[in-house]
Amino acid sequence: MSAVQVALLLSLVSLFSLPVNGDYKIGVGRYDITGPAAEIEMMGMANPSQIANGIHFRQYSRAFIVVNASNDTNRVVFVSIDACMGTQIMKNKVVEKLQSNKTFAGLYTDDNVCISGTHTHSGPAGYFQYLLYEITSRGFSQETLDAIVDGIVESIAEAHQNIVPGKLLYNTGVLLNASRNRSPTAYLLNPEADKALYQYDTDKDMVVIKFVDNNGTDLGMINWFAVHGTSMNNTNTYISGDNKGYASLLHEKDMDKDSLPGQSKFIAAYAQSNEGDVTPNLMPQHCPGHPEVPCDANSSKCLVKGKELFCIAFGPGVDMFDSTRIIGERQFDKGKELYDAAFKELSGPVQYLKVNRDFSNIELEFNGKKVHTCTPAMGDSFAAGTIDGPGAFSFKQNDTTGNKFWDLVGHLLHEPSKEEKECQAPKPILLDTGDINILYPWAPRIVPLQMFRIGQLVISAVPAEFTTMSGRYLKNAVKKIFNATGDSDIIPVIAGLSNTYSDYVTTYYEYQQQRYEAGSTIFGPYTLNAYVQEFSKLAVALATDNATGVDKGPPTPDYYSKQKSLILPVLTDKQPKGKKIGDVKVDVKESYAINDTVEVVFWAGNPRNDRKTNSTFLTVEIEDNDQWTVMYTDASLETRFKWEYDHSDTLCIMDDIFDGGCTSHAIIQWFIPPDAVPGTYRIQHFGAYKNDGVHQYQGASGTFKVTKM
Ligand SMILES: *[C@@H]1O[C@H](CO)[C@@H](O)[C@H](O)[C@H]1NC(C)=O
Ligand SMILES: *[C@@H]1O[C@H](CO)[C@@H](O)[C@H](O)[C@H]1NC(C)=O
Ligand SMILES: *[C@@H]1O[C@H](CO)[C@@H](O)[C@H](O)[C@H]1NC(C)=O
Ligand SMILES: *[C@@H]1O[C@H](CO)[C@@H](O)[C@H](O)[C@H]1NC(C)=O
Ligand SMILES: *[C@@H]1O[C@H](CO)[C@@H](O)[C@H](O)[C@H]1NC(C)=O
Ligand SMILES: *[C@@H]1O[C@H](CO)[C@@H](O)[C@H](O)[C@H]1NC(C)=O
Ligand SMILES: *[C@@H]1O[C@H](CO)[C@@H](O)[C@H](O)[C@H]1NC(C)=O
Ligand SMILES: *[C@@H]1O[C@H](CO)[C@@H](O)[C@H](O)[C@H]1NC(C)=O
Ligand SMILES: *[C@@H]1O[C@H](CO)[C@@H](O)[C@H](O)[C@H]1NC(C)=O
Ligand SMILES: *[C@@H]1O[C@H](CO)[C@@H](O)[C@H](O)[C@H]1NC(C)=O
Ligand SMILES: *[C@@H]1O[C@H](CO)[C@@H](O)[C@H](O)[C@H]1NC(C)=O
Ligand SMILES: CC(=O)N[C@H]1CO[C@H](CO)[C@@H](O)[C@@H]1O
Repeated sequence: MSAVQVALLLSLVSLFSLPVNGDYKIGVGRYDITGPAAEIEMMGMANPSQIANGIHFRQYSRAFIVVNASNDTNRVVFVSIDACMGTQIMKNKVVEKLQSNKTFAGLYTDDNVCISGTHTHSGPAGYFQYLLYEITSRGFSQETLDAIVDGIVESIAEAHQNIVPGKLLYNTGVLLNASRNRSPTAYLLNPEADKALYQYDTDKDMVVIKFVDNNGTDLGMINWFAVHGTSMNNTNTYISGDNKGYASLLHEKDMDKDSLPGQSKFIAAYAQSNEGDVTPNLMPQHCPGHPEVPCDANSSKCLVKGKELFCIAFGPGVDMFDSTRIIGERQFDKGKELYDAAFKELSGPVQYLKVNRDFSNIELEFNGKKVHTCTPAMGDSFAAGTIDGPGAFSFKQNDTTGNKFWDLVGHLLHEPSKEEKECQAPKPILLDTGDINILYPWAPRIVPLQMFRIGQLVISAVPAEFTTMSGRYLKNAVKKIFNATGDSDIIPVIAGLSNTYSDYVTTYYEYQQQRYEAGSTIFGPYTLNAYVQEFSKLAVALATDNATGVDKGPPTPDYYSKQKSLILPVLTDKQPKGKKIGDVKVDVKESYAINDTVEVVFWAGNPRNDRKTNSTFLTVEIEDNDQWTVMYTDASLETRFKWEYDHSDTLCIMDDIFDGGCTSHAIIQWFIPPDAVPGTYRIQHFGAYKNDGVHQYQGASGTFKVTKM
């Protein structure tokens, strides 16, 4: 062979030894994480009277695995869950379960699994290890944690089983009419030069990653867009994925037209980003009951007959269900447009790095001064809530002076030291959460920082709610670091509410006004600067592919064994007189038309007896030649499931003591959509009741006709 032939042969060999199928293997999975649909408070609004009693649609965990095609142990897992946030206790339990299963043989660890919450405020609470986040839900809820942890693990297991060689395509765009800043006066305090770089006071950018296998089959999508999951307000008691959960179900149905919700092959996550100061309630704030009275922009309060009221915002729909639909549809429409047009391919390394940091004392330099972060504390404006979910009493946003009476009450739990007050200034300290240790810690001090890189995509997984400008500062810092090593085309993404929850992060400038987000920035005025400093170390390590110099930080805290709960077990479910549980209490009518609402009421058992995971409390079925086909379930956007006792709670407890339990009923509604097939239908109800053990039951409505008109 001549030298030329040898060279040719060698180059051919090297051509074929390249990973011809591209850089990655990919897998997607989804599983039901719907928590107890009764008697547990909702997480997010801190409203103790907002107690789950039904299902608008189910909550899911959506998992995405990316594997280096030429190194099987080099992989990352991004999980987006329809829950208010990812938490430390969840992450610990998920990793424990993955590690103890031989199927995964140590592939999934604390370092390469990220759990990010979509921030729906309509899911059952209690999945925390820090007490402040459990106060309004009567403590820890094992039922909620189990539902979420088991579902996340199952979604990762499914993604793992589905791994195939594939491609990742990306696209970005802007969505203008699905979000609005809810603390614009704070945003305005940012430096002019920084604001001048942006047209809007919230991030309108949407980033889409499209998963396709090498045969061109669409597998799934991750979509990041910053907007709160508060289209459903603090009066809602139906479990719901809110606007992002809605968008996910729309996209999945669109890609798999005949599938029931939660069963499509295609999996679409509408994940959360830097939504700290971003509301989906697009109408301007107004004075409740007095629309003519103006709202003060700085404090979000209005004055009616000498009394200060909390201003609130809603819209764009006629009610919260309608607003959820509209904000969900707008994200889906843009998400689909970007997905369909995605053609640029991700290529390059799969990398990850995760560290812990004690954020109660990070030292840094700010404007040439040596400064540090503080032990966690909540300011008075935290108790004022927001225009998405107002607080109570005389609290107001934009409060730098504090409230003598309430601060006194708060300080009974722990009196903040002089140093601490100075550290947190101008925040007046209401609750010195970092130093309250009644039962177990009330707030985290040690938080996880995690970064993933998949080719050009760099995900900063933050354990908090970053405001718009905070997210921009962090993204810019990351981009600059990669750019300096020659990667000029990095797409930086903030994955919000990931891995643990430590409230909000505002910029130093926004902090000065002390609106709600600043009052909830627990580590003080330099919190963001500390995040930028520490995430920069992760970015340098990934950009230079050298993590040797990065301190992994203190061990991950685990307070699982200390958790306390005041949540009572399910009472006995009593049989109604002369009836069985599962019998119809109020039946359907004989016939309905498009746009009508069908309603049927069944005698029922407590939904906590069986969460019907990966199943349903209801089916809407159509008949064809004596065969019944399921058209809708409780995960469908067109149905609602509601459960309640026949008496008030107190009467029920009396009943339970004296009369062996309490009767309850389930109200099932179907909103007949314009595309419903005319025909003969029935509705079935499935459940379990508790009486000497837990027993399954089911019942069916009478049949009814649906006509076009
Ligand atoms: C494969 O990836 C793992 C995890 O990233 C890494 O530890 C290992 O060194 C890699 N193997 C090779 C041969 O590079
Ligand atoms: C391990 O995971 C596999 C795949 O999801 C599952 O089938 C199996 O039951 C799990 N084993 C244990 C012990 O949980
Ligand atoms: C929302 O904005 C998108 C473009 O971002 C546009 O296509 C759509 O028509 C707008 N919808 C409304 C109701 O304004
Ligand atoms: C891709 O197509 C090949 C050949 O038709 C088939 O063997 C393989 O199973 C397909 N892979 C996937 C992931 O569908
Ligand atoms: C907010 O308060 C500042 C300082 O008191 C004032 O200058 C500003 O006009 C106020 N903003 C609005 C919109 O009322
Ligand atoms: C919540 O939304 C409902 C409409 O769905 C409305 O009647 C109610 O006033 C709203 N409450 C708050 C506090 O926004
Ligand atoms: C995959 O891993 C191999 C070996 O560790 C490494 O050389 C290569 O750059 C990696 N490729 C990607 C896409 O991560
Ligand atoms: C990226 O780096 C180049 C030089 O390598 C520099 O000219 C450019 O300004 C940098 N861009 C950013 C956004 O840092
Ligand atoms: C990696 O970083 C460490 C510490 O920062 C340094 O000592 C070492 O030389 C670096 N390794 C390479 C290959 O650059
Ligand atoms: C059903 O409602 C939709 C939306 O309000 C409307 O556009 C449609 O005309 C209605 N259809 C019928 C048959 O009433
Ligand atoms: C979930 O339900 C689907 C559809 O009924 C079924 O195919 C699947 O096996 C179920 N998954 C588990 C883990 O039970
Ligand atoms: C009561 C109070 O803290 N008011 C503050 C509201 O915010 C502005 C800045 O926008 C401050 O100047 C006020 O002192």
